Amino acid sequence: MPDTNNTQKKIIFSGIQPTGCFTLGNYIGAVRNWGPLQDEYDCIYSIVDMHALTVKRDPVKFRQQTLEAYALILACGIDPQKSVAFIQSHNRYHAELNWILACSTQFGELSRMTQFKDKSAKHPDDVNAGLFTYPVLMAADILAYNTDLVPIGADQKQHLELARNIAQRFNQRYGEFFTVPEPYIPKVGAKVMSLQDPSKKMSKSDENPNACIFILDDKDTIIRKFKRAITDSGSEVRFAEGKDGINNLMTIYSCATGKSNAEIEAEFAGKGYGDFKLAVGEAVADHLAPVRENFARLINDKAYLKECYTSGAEKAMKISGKVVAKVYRKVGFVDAR
Ligand code: AQP
Repeated sequence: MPDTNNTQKKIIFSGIQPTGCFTLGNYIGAVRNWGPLQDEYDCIYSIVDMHALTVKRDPVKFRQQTLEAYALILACGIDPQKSVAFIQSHNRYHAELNWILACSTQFGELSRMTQFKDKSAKHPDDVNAGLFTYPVLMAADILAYNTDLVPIGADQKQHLELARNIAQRFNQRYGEFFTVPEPYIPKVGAKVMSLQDPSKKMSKSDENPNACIFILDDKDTIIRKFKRAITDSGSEVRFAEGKDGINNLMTIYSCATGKSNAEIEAEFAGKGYGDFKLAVGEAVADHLAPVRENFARLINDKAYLKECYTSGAEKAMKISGKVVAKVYRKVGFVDAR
């Protein structure tokens, strides 16, 4: 279990919102990288349900989605014995640290966050304060464990940069304390794009179900969605500027097969987009098959899931409780005991 005081290994923290089944973007950009990191690092992974509350949710469905998201990270290879795997709202220290860090965050810097601009435009009837301060809670998630590295997709880079600024500002004000975290962004697949509009990122909450591959989609559905993917009017499978649709499919195929762009171009030389889209669909479906099988088993074992997330929260609280206690002392709160 990670211990921020005497661990030799670097600490990794990452989270994912339980806002629906994970997309291929979430998987390639973030979650599939989490499992392989477990041997080299002390890893802490969270289902960040408090973040998901920034958009209105049906409580019954939300609870179910949170359990499914937890089962999904295990299905994707997180071993709850090796890593700390927990549900964010089970650890009150995230909310406590959030407040302290909010007092070291400027209104202007939060106003510049592109996710806030995008999401407030998407939900104009509910531009709540949580949506605005979302990046402060994300900073608290990360800094509560004195995290060294944060595996994320490229879309979260701006938020991570803010977390770094908040850590540095706190350290300047109260003396060196927080580790300033580094992003850990995959070289290929850092931003998987929508299949229906390759200028937009693939997103769980996209209203068009054909725009994203959900990692629990069955093989036929995956192939059908890839066949319908928007591409340009050409026919040559080649990675090139202005061919956003094909570039995106090549990136996805590369992630599913491990092949380079040159190998992919050679494989499909003289063949059209139709053959290529079918091959991408088959490769992705095969790549995701073990995740679907693991999930089907795990989601039916509620007792096991509960045992894992309860013990995960205990471990998370032990580590972050020590950090938050030191922060309270640093800012000058009177000791409670
Ligand atoms: N399209 C993407 N390509 C690569 N990485 C991605 N991530 C998200 N979309 C892509 C990465 O997935 C991790 C978890 O994301 P999240 O669920 O916390 O929030 P998000 O970035 O807002 O993801 P979505 O799918 O767009 O969710 P909704 O629709 O609910 O807002 C992060 O590391 C993210 O970088």
